[in-house]
Amino acid sequence: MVSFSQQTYAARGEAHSHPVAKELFAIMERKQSNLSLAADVSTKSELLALADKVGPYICVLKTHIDVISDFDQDLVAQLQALAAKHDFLIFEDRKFADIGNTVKLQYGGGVYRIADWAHITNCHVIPGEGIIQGLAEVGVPKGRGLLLLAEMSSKGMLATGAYTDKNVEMAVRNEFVIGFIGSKRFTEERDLITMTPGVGLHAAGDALGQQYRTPELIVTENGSDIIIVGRGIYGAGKDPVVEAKRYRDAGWAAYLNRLGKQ
Ligand code: BMP
Repeated sequence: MVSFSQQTYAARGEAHSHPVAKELFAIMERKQSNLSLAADVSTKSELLALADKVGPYICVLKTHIDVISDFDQDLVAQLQALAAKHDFLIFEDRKFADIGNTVKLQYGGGVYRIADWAHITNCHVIPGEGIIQGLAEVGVPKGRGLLLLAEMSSKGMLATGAYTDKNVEMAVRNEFVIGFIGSKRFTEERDLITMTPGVGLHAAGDALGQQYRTPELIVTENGSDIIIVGRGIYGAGKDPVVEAKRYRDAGWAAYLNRLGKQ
């Protein structure tokens, strides 16, 4: 069988059985973008302005909704309207990490009601497989998808070796899981999407352990599917539209190079 990394996003979308993965691949193909914006700003107005500006160039808007100081339900409604206007999915980077019963409450309820608006969320599997089952009880009926944090981008991170392998095993056997946060393609057993944070064209890292690698390394060489970029797009002194286009083009070129390597 041809490796998933050697297939087009369009073909993978057509073949996929999960509605969120199907939609994501279709968006990537329509917009010729494998770029996700990590919109780590701290107010409602900044988040909406950034999502509206950069929306045309991304396939996924990644949020940390709990850093928004003036969060309200209207923010969610407006984010959903922007997702429809610009054709992107919303990924709440919640990194759930508790027992199944607790994550059910955190995912479906509380102030944020994440499952009501985020197409995608993610979790650590440190508590064992019950965390996936708990999240699935809330997310599956709403047609949502889950990513597992098989690796992290930061210096000295502990998600390696046997722990990463366990993530892959759990992902393969749970239909609710559509992929991973990690640095590469992990398996050919089924089509699981890898999204990679810690992507930058210029900086090597930050003062708190973040490490940046290029789209070429991540997409062409490692076979990851989506690059997640934050400060490289909206950081100090940058024009977010100019930078988003730059990363969109770099990510797409890296994908085309990967297909060309057959
Ligand atoms: P930046 O490109 O500004 O470094 O932002 C990276 C984003 O990706 C942040 O939102 C961070 O929470 C997230 N992230 C990460 O950097 N490394 C990981 O391993 C997992 C993440 O979700």
